[in-house]
Amino acid sequence: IFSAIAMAPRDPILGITEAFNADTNPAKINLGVGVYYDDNGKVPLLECVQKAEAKLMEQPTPRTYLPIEGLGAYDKAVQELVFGADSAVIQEKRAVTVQALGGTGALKIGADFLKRFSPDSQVYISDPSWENHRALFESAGFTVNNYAYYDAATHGVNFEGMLAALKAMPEGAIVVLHACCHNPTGAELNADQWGQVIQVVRENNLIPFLDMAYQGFGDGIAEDGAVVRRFTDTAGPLLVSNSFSKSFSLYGERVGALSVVASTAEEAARLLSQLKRIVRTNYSNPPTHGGKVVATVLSTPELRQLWEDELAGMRVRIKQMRDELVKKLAEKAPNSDFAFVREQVGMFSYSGLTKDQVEKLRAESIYAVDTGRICVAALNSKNIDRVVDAIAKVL
Ligand code: PLP
Ligand code: TYF
Repeated sequence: IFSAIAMAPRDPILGITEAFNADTNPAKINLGVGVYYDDNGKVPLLECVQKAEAKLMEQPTPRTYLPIEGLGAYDKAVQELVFGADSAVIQEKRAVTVQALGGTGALKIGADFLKRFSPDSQVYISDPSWENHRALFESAGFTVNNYAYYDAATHGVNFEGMLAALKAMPEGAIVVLHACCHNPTGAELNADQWGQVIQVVRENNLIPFLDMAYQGFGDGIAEDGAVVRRFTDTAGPLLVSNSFSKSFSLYGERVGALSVVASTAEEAARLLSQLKRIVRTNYSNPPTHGGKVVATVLSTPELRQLWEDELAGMRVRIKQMRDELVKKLAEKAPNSDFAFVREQVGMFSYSGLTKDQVEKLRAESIYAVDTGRICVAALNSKNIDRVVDAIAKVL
C-alpha cells in the first residue's frame, strides 16, 4: 500500500535550514528562517521565562490533563493581550479563546472550524503570504486564492490593488490578514489604510481572520495589536490566531491561541463548544508547560514588565539592524537604494534580491529565501559586514 506514495514537497523555508545545517563553513549565516537571534547569533532564552520556570519549580504540580480549551489563566491572559484588558468583547463575554499548538495550531483549529460552518466560503491570502497559510487552509478543504498585496516597485503595499481585490470578494469569503509585521515582505498598511480595509470587510460581509505571530516586533505590544481592537470596534465575526513563539522566544514549546469573537455571550458559548470538539478530535488537549510559563509571566507584574522590556530590546535591535544595513549598503553599493528596508516592519525584509542573486549568496554560505526574503533579526554586529559585502558583490 505504501509503495506508490511519492515524496512530498519540502517546506521551502525549513529546507534552507537543512542546507544551512549541512554547510561546514564556520562563517555561514542563516537569513532564511524567521527566528530572532541576539547580537551573538543565539536564540535567546528570555530572563522572564527563566524566572517564571524557577517560580513554577518552587511548587511543582502534577501533570494532569489541561481542559480541552487549555489553561484558564492562559486563555484569559491571551484575551487581555490580544483584545486589550478593557475590551468590550471581554467584558461582554463575547470572545472565546482556546490554547493552541503555536500559531500554526491556532490557524488549523480556525480553518477546521470555518470549514464546518462555512464550507462554501473561498479563502483569500495575501500575495505573497507565509507559505503555510495556503497549505493549512487547503488541507482543511478550502480553495485558496490570493489578494494583491506586495508592490515590487516600491517594496511596500500595493494598496489600490489590495482594496480592489477586497471589494471583488464574494460575501462570506474568508480573508486572512497579517495583523502586523507582514511575513514575508515586511510591507505594512498604515492606520488609514487599515480603516479602509476594515470598512470593506464589514460592508461586504467578509470573514476576517487576523494572524498575529509577531505582536511586539513592530511598534509595540499595544500598537501592533491595534488592528485587532479596531476590528472589535465594528460589528461582525472575527477570528484571531496569535503565537508566542517569537515574542517569548518559545518556538519549541508550541504556545499560541485561537480567539473567536461572537455577537453575544450565548453565541460565544456555542462557538466554544464547537472549537473544543475540533481540539478533542485532533490532540484532545494542549500541553502544560509553555502555557503555564506564558500565563505566569503575563499575570505577574514584575515578570510582565521584564517581558515587555526584553521584547522591546528585540524590537529595537531589529530596527538598528535595518538602519545599519541601509547605511552600509549605501556605502558599499552606492548605485543601489535600500532605503525601503527602514520602512519595512517586523522580522523580515523582501530585499529585492533575485533568485539568481540569492543562489550566489549561498555560494558564500549566506542563506536567504529564493524570493529574496531575509530575516533581519538574524543580522548582528559581527556578521553584518560580511552580509553587506556579499550583497554588494552579487548586485
Ligand atoms: N503565522 C505567521 C505569519 C508566521 O510567520 C508564523 C511563523 O512561524 C506562524 C503563523 C506560526 O507560528 P508558530 O511558529 O507559533 O506555529
Ligand atoms: O516564515 C518563517 O520563517 C517562520 C518560521 O513551515 C516557519 O514563520 C517557517 C516555515 C514553517 C514553519 C515556521
